[in-house]
Amino acid sequence: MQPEPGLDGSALSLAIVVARFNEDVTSRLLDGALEAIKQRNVRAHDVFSVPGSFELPVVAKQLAESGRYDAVVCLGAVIRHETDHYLHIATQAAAGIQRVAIDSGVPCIFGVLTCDNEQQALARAGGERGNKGFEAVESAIETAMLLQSVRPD
Ligand code: DLZ
Repeated sequence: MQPEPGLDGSALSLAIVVARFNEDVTSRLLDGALEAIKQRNVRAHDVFSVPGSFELPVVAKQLAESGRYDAVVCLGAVIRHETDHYLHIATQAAAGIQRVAIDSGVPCIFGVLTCDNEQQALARAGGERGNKGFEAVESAIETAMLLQSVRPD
């Protein structure tokens, strides 16, 4: 995914919510997100931690409704296990995060990896497939700026 040229977050305040489950992966997503915040000059940010990806939507909702943030970036890693438990977590996290975004009008970015194994996840958390945490922050900036530009005064 190519970012918008000249993407600038200097007018924005972001909330990052990161799941601790599969922390080897999610800590790298967070590193990527913080790097993007630095590179794109985001004015302010806070980081919040939740147990797993299933908890991302409820915390995103409170943060989105707080009026303190221009966007909420949700980070997690859902990895296939022996049962289909992971499927419920991934589906509910995706649906919940999207619902919060639409209901609140605050962009809530789905930076949750859904992978067959840890190798695939690590490849997308700073490995050969890039860092989806970094990309999630760029998506947050682009979407928040777009909404600001079309918002009635
Ligand atoms: C329980 C669970 C399982 C099996 N797998 C994952 C996962 O791959 N990724 C993830 O972020 N969280 C997982 N969890 C934890 C749930 O998200 C949640 O924290 C618990 O079910 C408690 O609600």
